[in-house]
Amino acid sequence: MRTFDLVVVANRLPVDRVVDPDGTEQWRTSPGGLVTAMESVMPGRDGAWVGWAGEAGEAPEPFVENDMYLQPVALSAEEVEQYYEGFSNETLWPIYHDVIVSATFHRFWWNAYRAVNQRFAEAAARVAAPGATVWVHDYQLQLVPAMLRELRPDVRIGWFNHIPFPPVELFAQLPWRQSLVEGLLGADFLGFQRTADAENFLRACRRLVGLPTKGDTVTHHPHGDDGEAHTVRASAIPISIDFNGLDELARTPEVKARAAEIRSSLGDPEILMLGVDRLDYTKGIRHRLKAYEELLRDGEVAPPETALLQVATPSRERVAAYRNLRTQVEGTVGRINGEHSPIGAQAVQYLHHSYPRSEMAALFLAADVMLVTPLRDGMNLVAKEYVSCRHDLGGALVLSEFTGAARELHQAFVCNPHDIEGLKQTIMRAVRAPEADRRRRMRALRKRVADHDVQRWAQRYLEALASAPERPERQGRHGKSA
Ligand code: ADQ
Repeated sequence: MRTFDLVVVANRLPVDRVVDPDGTEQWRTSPGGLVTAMESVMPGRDGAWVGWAGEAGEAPEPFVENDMYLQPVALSAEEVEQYYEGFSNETLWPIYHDVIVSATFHRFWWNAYRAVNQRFAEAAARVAAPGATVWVHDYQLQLVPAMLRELRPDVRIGWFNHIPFPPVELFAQLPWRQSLVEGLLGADFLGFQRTADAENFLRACRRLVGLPTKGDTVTHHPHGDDGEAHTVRASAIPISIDFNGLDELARTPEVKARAAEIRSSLGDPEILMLGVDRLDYTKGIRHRLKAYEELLRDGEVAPPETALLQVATPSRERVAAYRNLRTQVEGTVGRINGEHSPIGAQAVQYLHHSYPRSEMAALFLAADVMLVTPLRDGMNLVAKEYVSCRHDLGGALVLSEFTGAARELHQAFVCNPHDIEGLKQTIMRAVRAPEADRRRRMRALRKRVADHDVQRWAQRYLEALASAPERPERQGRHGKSA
């Protein structure tokens, strides 16, 4: 068995199995943010990735892709239902996103979650070299840190939460709250998107488990009061995107031409608004459509001069709340178009597909107003991707205050999506803002993302993990002392 100095553990492997028309199968790297981040820290390191390959049943043999050793973890069809769709997406996801829809609790889902977390911990323990660094990701794997520490006390363990960590009043609803906290406390360092998320976690340690916290650390005795104490640090390291990669892509003649083509195929509207989200109830798609529908009704905007393009990526379609949301959104789009579209122009163009990166960049470059209106979102990478594509300093970003991104992107047109009247006004402010104001804002937004890109995020995370529970010495942009 090969072992590695850096092991990433995430629910999904960074690859998808694709079957070519001639029937041959191959793995294709799925170009998510995490993959890009890891590509920037993996060179020169001996790296492995532990995760589910995306299909129920037996796991494929380990294989190497893009210089990374991939160790698949098997999930049965029943485990996909109970651990992934059930406990992860119908219990934890709503509790961690302000209970926008109600959460469902089943003891058998919890049992599956525990069993699957144990399997991930065992797989990580097998591929980690002595003293390795193991970086666990996200809410599906909150028990892995403690399970792994039992198996491998020699390794350094970090966990990063891509979604919010809920206020203690909501977290307290979980019948398994203490086990979840104890699972996380197996780590040396816990990373969150916002300081508020880290504080929520520390508060849960104090109030629900009775542990002492000091600053951003919490101390516990995993083997009883007489055993050794272990101190864990919890703080914010906000995730980002590959600014240079996207900036370069958006400058290519192909993407610029495609952006122009998109606009002309929509009838060259004066104002093109864009929404791009996974079709998830946290993203505020319904609130956005409601505001837009009222603006049409009030005569503030009208097609064909104004158009809204809504890309809603298929997501979690086996979960009832997601199927209901799709029905609602598609019904609303139909109603808006039925009432407000003249012949030959649509008030809302709705697309339920995934697209390659270059098409996404062209969409971003084409849009005058980007609508990012989640009710709750850990970060929201779409907001950062939009500004990264706007090398022309064009466009305006409308951004919900309930995203992690709003903590960084202060020059956006910030809104509260629950306040439909306020949302309408903010959208119109973005539409009408003088060009000089929009350019000034966009320049500042781009600088923020350029200076805090995903490479820097990964580097900062690994430094924080290496020095935990102490804070790392302050580092400059490229590892120089500041
Ligand atoms: P998500 O909830 O998936 O991520 P987001 O941060 O917006 O949300 O990331 C979505 C990604 O998918 C973006 O990179 C976007 O470009 C891409 N995407 C969306 N629609 C697409 C389409 N139709 N075709 C192709 N690509 C598409 C979770 C948390 C977030 C957190 C991220 C990262 O919920 O809060 O920002 O993880 O930590």
